[in-house]
Amino acid sequence: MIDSAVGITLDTSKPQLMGILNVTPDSFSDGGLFVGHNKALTHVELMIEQGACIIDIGGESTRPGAKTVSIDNEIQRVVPIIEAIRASSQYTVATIPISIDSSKPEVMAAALAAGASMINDVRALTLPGALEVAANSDVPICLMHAQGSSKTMQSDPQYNDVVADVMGFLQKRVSVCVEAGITRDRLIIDPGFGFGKTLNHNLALAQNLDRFQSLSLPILVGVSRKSMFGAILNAEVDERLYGSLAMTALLLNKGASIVRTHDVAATRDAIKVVTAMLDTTI
Ligand code: 8Y4
Repeated sequence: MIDSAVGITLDTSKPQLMGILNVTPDSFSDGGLFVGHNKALTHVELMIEQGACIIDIGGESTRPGAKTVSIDNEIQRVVPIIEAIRASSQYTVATIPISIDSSKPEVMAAALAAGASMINDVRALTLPGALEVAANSDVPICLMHAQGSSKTMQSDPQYNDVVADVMGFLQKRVSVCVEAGITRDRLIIDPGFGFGKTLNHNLALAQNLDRFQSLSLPILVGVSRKSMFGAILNAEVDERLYGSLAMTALLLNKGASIVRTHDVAATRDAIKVVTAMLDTTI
């Protein structure tokens, strides 16, 4: 159980859903900001109704090759949405835990001040100042593994032993966090599917996800619609749901406890079925 003073309670004794809300301009492109906010709020409410217990909000596209976004730009994209969610009558911050998907300490701090209650950092608090912002907060933190920057990571990723290397990195980042005063009960680990990994690296990590359980921390997985399914299925982004669900089911069997997804209702059903099966005793 991860508990923090700002309200988020992640019951990691059963798998939880993290719904993705993208606030990059291309995701809510029609009309002005107001329309964008309403669309975002509607999407958040839908994901909550479908069973998401965390909403992950990111203003920087971390897709391979994406342009970098300035600090001010990223804050301008993310903070008004968080404020709009907070201001909406139906849900309070306590009932909609918001995760800020950012690596920039300034963005994390602004998002936390606006009501975010979790940090999701694909760079595992490696940017200067990020560790301090996290340590000065009391929210859960997801430490994700990535190799290389978003510009270079998919060019030629190399590992000695992808599973051991990723586990070693996460173990080090956990130690750094603990030394900085972040208690272990706030930490979540994530192998970072698709971030500086070939198809083979991704499949090896998935096959061996159970080994990450030795770190004794909740494991978050984000495979939703990723390019590995494009490669396996020869399918476009909007045709990757069934593949994503198949892998999600096996990752749950190997100990994943938080699933980050675009498709909340479908993933909820997959979680229910897998949990029913895993919990059955004869
Ligand atoms: C289609 C669909 C094409 C998705 C690309 C993508 C993770 C994450 C991302 C993850 C954690 C993405 C912010 C990449 N992936 N955070 N963030 N774990 N913790 N790409 O796997 O969804 S963004």
